[in-house]
Amino acid sequence: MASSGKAELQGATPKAADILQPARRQSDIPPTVDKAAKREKLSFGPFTVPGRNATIPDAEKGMDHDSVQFNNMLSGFCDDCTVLLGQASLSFVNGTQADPSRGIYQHHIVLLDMQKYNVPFYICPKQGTPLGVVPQAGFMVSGATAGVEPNLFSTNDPANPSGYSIPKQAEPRSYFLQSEVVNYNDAPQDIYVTFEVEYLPGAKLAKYRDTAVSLLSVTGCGWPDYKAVINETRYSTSSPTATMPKSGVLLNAKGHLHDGATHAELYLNGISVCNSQANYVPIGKDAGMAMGKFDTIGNMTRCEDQVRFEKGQEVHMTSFYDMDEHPMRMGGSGEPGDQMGVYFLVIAPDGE
Ligand SMILES: [Cu+2]
Repeated sequence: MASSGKAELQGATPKAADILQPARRQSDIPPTVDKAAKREKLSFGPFTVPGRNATIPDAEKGMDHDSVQFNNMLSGFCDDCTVLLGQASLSFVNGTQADPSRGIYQHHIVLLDMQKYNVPFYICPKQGTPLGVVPQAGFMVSGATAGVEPNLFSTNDPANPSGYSIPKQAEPRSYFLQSEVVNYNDAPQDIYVTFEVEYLPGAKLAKYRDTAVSLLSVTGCGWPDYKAVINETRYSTSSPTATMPKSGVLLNAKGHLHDGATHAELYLNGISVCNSQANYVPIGKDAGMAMGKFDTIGNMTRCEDQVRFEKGQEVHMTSFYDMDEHPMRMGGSGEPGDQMGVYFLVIAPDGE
């Protein structure tokens, strides 16, 4: 990612004047987690993604050399509420999902909450970077998949409920968006970054465990993208061991890998607690894309067995790549794309 986005992710204060409100709000969506919940879809933008041959200024480029990134503060989400499910995605202005079959590759959408720090966004050993140290929690996080992949904050257990709590406050909370998008179409495309949110009224902290998304990466406290080693077709990478900063419950876990990967394994005190598999789908058939048809990761399996952990216990992860089985994703100009080995962890820490 470009340095400007990195600096902001690491805690620089964005300007209040830049706060975007949703351009569209669809409020009549049936809930899927809890019948009593409200569900709405907020669309921000539209943002213009340049055509594939356009020259993208360095300041707007992401880590993926064909991508453009959008960094904005967003507001307009529910206030005094408990979010049960959040789903970040992309759409064209006509409402159609913007996905790889139509030439749009969503590298990632990360929505960070700088006012929540129940668990850090980065869980990593201290390695001299600000990651994992500055107050940030992951609200909605999505990446590198053709399908949609909701962040589930609910335990689905009425006796032991949980959710992403947003307390009532004088100023509606705003969130930092960092999104990176690749357009394989010749023509520029106008897209919305969309967030579908299912929530209950009230920040139900008395009964509900508060949750957020954390990230564990094979790069530890380093930036999670890294460049593929082209002459190595099968390899695995393990993260440094990180210490859980609090006790609590891991509600669910899902790997995030790039094309070429097969699966990611998550370990608590050396014992495997999740094996998240990459499922591939063919793409490109609907877009007449210049780079032709290829397979990409359509989704990653999510582990939903809840795992109890204690403060001080150690977590680490290993990602597995096999480029004989699945070719790495290439950029439109023929260079290899970047790779990642990450887990998105939905964590509900114990109360104080
Ligand atoms: Cu990624």
